Amino acid sequence: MSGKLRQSPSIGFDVGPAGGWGSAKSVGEILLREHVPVAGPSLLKHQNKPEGYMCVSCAWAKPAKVHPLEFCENGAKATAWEVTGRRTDPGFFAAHTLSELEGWLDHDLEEQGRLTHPMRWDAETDRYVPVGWQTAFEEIGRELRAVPPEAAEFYTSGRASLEASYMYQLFARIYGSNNLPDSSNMCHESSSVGLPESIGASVGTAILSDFQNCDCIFYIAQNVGTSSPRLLHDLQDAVDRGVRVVTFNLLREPGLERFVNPQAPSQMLTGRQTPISDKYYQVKNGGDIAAMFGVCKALIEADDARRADGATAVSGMDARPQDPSNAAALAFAASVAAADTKHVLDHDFIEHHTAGFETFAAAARKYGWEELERVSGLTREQMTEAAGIYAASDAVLMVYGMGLTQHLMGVENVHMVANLALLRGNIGKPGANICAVRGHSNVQGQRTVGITEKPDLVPLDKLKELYAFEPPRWEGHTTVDACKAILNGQARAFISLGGNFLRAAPDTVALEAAWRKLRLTVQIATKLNRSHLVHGEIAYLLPCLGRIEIDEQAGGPQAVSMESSVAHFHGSRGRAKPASPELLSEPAIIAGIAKATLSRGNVPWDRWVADYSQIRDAIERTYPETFKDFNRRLFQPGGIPRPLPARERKWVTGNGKANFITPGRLFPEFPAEASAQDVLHLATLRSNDQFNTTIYGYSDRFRGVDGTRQVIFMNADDIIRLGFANGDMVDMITVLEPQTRREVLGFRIVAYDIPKGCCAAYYPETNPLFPLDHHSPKAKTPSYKLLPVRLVRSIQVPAN
Ligand SMILES: Nc1nc2c(c(=O)[nH]1)N[C@H]1C(S)=C(S)[C@@H](COP(=O)(O)OP(=O)(O)OC[C@H]3O[C@@H](n4cnc5c(=O)[nH]c(N)nc54)[C@H](O)[C@@H]3O)O[C@H]1N2
Ligand SMILES: Nc1nc2c(c(=O)[nH]1)N[C@H]1C(S)=C(S)[C@@H](COP(=O)(O)OP(=O)(O)OC[C@H]3O[C@@H](n4cnc5c(=O)[nH]c(N)nc54)[C@H](O)[C@@H]3O)O[C@H]1N2
Ligand SMILES: [Mo]
Repeated sequence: MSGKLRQSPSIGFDVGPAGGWGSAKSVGEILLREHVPVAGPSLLKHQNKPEGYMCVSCAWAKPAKVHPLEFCENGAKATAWEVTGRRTDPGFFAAHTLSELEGWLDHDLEEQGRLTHPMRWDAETDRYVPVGWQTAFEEIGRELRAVPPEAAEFYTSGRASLEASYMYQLFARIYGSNNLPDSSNMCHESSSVGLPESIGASVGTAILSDFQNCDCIFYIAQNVGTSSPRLLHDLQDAVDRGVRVVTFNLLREPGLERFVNPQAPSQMLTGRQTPISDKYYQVKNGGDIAAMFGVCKALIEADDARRADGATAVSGMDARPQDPSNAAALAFAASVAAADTKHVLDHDFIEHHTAGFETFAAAARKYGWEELERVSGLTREQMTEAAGIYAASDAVLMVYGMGLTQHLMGVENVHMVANLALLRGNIGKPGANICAVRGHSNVQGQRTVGITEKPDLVPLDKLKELYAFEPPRWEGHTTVDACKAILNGQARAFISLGGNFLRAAPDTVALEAAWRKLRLTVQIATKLNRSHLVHGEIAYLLPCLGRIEIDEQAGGPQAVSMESSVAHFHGSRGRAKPASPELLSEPAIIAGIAKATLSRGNVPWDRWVADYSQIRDAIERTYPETFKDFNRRLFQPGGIPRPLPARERKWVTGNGKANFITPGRLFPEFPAEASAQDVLHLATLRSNDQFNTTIYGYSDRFRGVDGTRQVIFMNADDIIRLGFANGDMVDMITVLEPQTRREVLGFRIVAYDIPKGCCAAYYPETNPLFPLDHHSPKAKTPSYKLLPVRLVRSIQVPAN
């Protein structure tokens, strides 16, 4: 440990609203703690503004009409964390061996501050020692040339710019590899697989104005107050207009309940709180397919009943209700009629735009309410009530996050969101679209410029023509595949453009052991993390500029670009003085390694590094429609909209239709041992004081937890039923694959508002519990939101 003693934890205190004074206080504290230079606070004025820099935290939309301060608590924290006055310099590395640092906590490692010099691991002293950039590039190039391209992995975390990402994938492909696993594989890959099948778009179709044009929002499995607080402004404005927000979430999240805008002085002074969710339905984790089936069933059966009544006879469609005497269905139909809704379902849309409706409707009719209630954790009344609100709305926006995608049935979850939208034509019209809230600030954009393991998604022939090389056509590795290749010894080299792979991926213990057998590990990073300490035979730690810093190249100061959650591209110009004169930009590091590695291709690496507008021209040449006039429009207020045919109701699917896709089941099939009485279903979450594996601190003020992260949130009845008491210490053990013991030790029980049978704890402390094969079969997204675990009393002192 780094030897810092913290005060004893405080748990269960009263939580304030999202935003408000708590948020302002939290920003002030971190600016102070991080020794942010005086320019820090004025720097924030440029955050998310045209000609300013784009926030390094989440990917939420950047509006054309900006507020004076266009940032949130967590965006300000992310900025402070990057422009910190603290440094992890050669002196620090001289003082600590890597074996010693391996005992440190994630927070304590990153807290040391920004990396300042390129470093190489020295086997003799077990320390990182300074190395020249050119020497580093040459050895990395030599090592890469010595391994077959299939044995090298090129990981990206979703922060790198479009320019750096484009160069990185091009380098990997000219080298001969499609092994481009990225953080997106662990994140929204279920969307990238599910949405194209349903609506022919690989990303959400919503844009910012949809929040102004909708009259209802279904808000599913996303924690807005922590993960994308700027979105709260759009929700608040919508609620002020009378929009009804219907929330489906495992936990009661304060950010989804009430909000005080910390940037509106009147609200801060009066403490005016906007209630966000009109209805809050607490589903069990993994219960969303059943919940959405319940809503769809209520709609479909009400429609059946109305048409059986002759109210809206539509030719050619089956009008027989499954259960015409069903009182609830009829009462619901009456409420819909009272709401003066023309149709319960949009038959015109279904007929002209979709396929698969009958199969889907038959499945919805067939599921019994009892089963839907048991699996979802909601009552029939709740699902019917949600259906009533849905049917009474003209334009419904579907917003969702990780609580849907990180599941064994993540792709099916995404299909169900689309199915529900299609029932009433809630897609491709103002206010009605699907909004997949993305995580990292450019994770969506990276895929747009070719960071993907799937060769079919990249214009390989175009790359061949532009750069005179033969691109590899084989399917590359996702994150899970990369882990497998590391475990079975097939992978020899791992290059990481940002991120903290070892902490973010599943099966930590096995992966760490295998990771040490890699021949080469290269980490391009801003701050020290665990993936830099556990390392290969030859290991480099290469420090780079952050996005907030001035990026001076031969052609002058450079701008970069990224894509937001609502598919708009934005330019970003760094404003802060670099943390160290030794830092290189990500494009410069990629070019340095590429030049030292490749003997083919005709990429003008040096010219690109001198002037990033030339990289943007190359991106435009590769994707002419998506990036039309890219350089000219780079700082266009509100960003450059990316063309999305589904927004215009053009369905780029196999059959040219939007597809109802019927999930084969409601819930994943687990082996018998997972249904024992003492098994709970674990979901792993973020606290309000972290960005992924970056732990800013130990305060999750929205959930009333301060001073520790070693907690497990449980239903009060479960605590008693399992023979524990609130505050007891437990270990968690994975129930699946019992032949391998996967456990984490020393977690404090916190009684919480969570459905029975479910529990929640923070990531990444819980990642050792996840078996590598526990993922969506199609998307390979790890099932981080659903894992059967067992608890035993602990004798362990908590690690943090
Ligand atoms: N401050 C901050 N901002 C971030 C990040 C961060 O770590 N910190 N991370 C960034 C990244 S990479 C991402 S991907 C996003 C993540 O942002 P989110 O999508 O909000 O992800 P999580 O924090 O994992 O929380 C998921 C939410 O889903 C709920 N949930 C869990 N399981 C289920 C379920 O089965 N069904 C339903 N209906 N709900 C469920 C949880 O209660 C929680 O509210 O945020 C991005 N922004
Ligand atoms: N159990 C569980 N596991 C999860 C999740 C979960 O919900 N539960 N969520 C998953 C999700 S959604 C995601 S996106 C992944 C995140 O996985 P990653 O993206 O791999 O992890 P991060 O924690 O975002 O990476 C943090 C590191 O990035 C580096 N960094 C920061 N800024 C920069 C920069 O500008 N350039 C470079 N080169 N490096 C930089 C710093 O060194 C920092 O230590 O984790 C996944 N893992
Ligand atoms: Mo993510």
